Amino acid sequence: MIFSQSSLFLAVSLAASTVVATKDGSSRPRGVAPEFAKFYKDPDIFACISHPALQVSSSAINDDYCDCPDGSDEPGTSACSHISHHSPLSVADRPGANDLDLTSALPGFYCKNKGHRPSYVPFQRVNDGICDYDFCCDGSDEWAHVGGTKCEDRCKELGKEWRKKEDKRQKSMTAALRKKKDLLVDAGRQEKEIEDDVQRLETEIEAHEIKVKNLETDLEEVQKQEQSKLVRGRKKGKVNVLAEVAKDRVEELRENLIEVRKERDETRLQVKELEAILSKFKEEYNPNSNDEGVKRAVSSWEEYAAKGHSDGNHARDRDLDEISKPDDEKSGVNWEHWENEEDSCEMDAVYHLAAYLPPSLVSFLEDQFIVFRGFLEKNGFLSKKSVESGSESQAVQDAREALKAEEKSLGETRKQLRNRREDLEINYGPASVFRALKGVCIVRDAGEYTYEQCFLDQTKQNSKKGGGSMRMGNFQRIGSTTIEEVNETGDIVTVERTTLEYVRGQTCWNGPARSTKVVLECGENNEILKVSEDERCVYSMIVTTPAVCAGGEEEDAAPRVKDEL
Ligand code: MAN
Repeated sequence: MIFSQSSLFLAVSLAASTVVATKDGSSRPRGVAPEFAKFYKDPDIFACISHPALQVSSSAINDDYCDCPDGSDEPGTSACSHISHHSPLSVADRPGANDLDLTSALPGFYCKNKGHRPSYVPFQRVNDGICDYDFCCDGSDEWAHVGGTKCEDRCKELGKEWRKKEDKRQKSMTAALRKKKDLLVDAGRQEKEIEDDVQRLETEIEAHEIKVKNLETDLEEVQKQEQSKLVRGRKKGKVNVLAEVAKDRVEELRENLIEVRKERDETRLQVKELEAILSKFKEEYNPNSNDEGVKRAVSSWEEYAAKGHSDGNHARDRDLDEISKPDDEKSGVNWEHWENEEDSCEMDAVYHLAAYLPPSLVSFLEDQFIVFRGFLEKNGFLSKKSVESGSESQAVQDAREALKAEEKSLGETRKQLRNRREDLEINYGPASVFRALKGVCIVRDAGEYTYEQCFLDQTKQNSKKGGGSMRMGNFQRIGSTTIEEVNETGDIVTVERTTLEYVRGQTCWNGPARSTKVVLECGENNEILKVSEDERCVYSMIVTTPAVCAGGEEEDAAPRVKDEL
C-alpha cells in the first residue's frame, strides 16, 4: 500500500470518510456513481478500472494518493485530477480495453444532489475550498472543509428552481413539437396540393392539346371552305354574270343580223326582179295609149330610176361579215376571259382610280376622290376595304384567333406544370418541413440595423438611420454545420446543426457579395437570437425554429405513405 503525502487534516478526514453509506443500505466509496459501484465491491482488493491487472488494496481507495493510471482508485479526492478526462461511459463500458490508456476512467466526482439531479464535478474542484453549486448543490465536493469551507446543502432550493425551469423548458419543447407537427401537416398539405396540381395540369394539358388539334383542323377546314367560296364566287361575280349575259345577247344579235342580212339579200333580189320587170314594161308599153294609170306608173318608174340605186355598201358588208363570225375566232371577244375574271377587279379599279389618271391631275383630285370614295362606302355603293384584315376572311381570322388563344393557354399550362415539377424536386428538409416556412420573415434589432431573415427566400440588413436596405443573400440551399457546445455535465461536445445558406447578396464595396449562414436551433418560436458579421460582409445568424426540433416526422409520414398507396 502506498501512502500519500497529503495534509494531516485530510488524512484524518479520510479515515472516517472513505466509504459512504448509500440509500439502499449498500455502500460505495465517496464520489462513486451507482453505475461504477460494481468496480468497488471487493472489500480487500481493488482492480484499476481501465487496467484490471493493476491491483491495490481496497484501503488505497480515496487515500488521496493516485495509484491507478486511470485515477479510478481516487473517485472521491482530487489526487488523480491531473489525469486527463475522457468520456465516462465509453471507458466504463470497456475496462481494460487499452492498457496504455492514461485517461481517467471516471467522469468526475459524483454528487448525489438529493432533491435535485445527481451530477459530476471535475476532480480538480474537489476540496478546492469553493462551493461548486452548479454541479454539486449538496456541497459534497467540499467534504474535507479545507480552510474551513463549509458548503451548505442547497439542493432543495436549487432543485426547485431547476424543476421550474425544466418544466418551462419541457412545456416549451412540447409546444415546439406541436408547432413542428403543425408545420409538417402544413408542408404535407402544400406538397399534396402541388402533386394534385401536377395531375390536374397534366389532364388540362391533354385537353388543351386535343383542343389545339381540333382548332388546327377547324382552321384548315375554314381555309378550304373560304378557298372554294372564292372559286365559286369568281364564277358568279358581277363581271362574270354580265359577261355571260352579254355573250348570250351578242349571240342573239349576231343570229338576228345574219337573218336580217339574209332577208335583205332576198329582198334585193326581188327588187332587182321588179326593176327588170318595170324597165321592160317601160320599153314595151304603147306611149300613144290614153291609159292615165299606165302613164303615171311609167313616169314614177322613170323618177325612181333617175335617182340611181346602188346594190349596197360593200365595205359595211365586209364588216357585217366579220361581226357575223362566231367569237371564238381570233377577231371576236374573248368571253372566256371575262367569264373567269375576278370580281375584285372592278373594286380595285375604283380604289386605284388615281392610277388611271394623268399624274398632273392626281394631287388635285386626290382629296375629292377620298371624299367621294367615303361617300360611296358610307352609302353602301362600295364595301369597305379593310387594310388590317389583309386578304383573310373573318371566318379564317376567327379560327386563327381561337387556335392562337388555345395554344397560348397550352403554353401557360405547360409552364405551370414545369414550375410545379421543379418545386417538387427542391429539398425542403426532412419531411419537407421548411416548405411550410418558405417566405416567413423574422427580424431582430441590432445596433444601427434591423436584420431580417425570410425563410428560404432572403436575408436583409435594414438601416435604422434611413440608409436603405441591403440584401445579405438569396436562399441557395439547406446545409449543415458542426458546432461545439457545453453539455449538461460541463463537457464540450460537437453537435450538428441544420443551416440555411443565403448567397449572392449585394456586393460589398471592394469586397465579396454579401452572404449569410443561418444556423438553426430547436425552439418554440421562429426567432433570430444573434447576428454577427464574421468577416466583412459574411454574416451568420443563430435562429430558433420548431422546424428543427427532434421528432414529429413519424406521425406525419404515416398518412403520406397511405396517400401514396
Ligand atoms: C455596410 C454594412 C456592413 C458592411 C459594410 C461593408 O456598412 O453592410 O455590414 O460591413 O457595409 O462596406
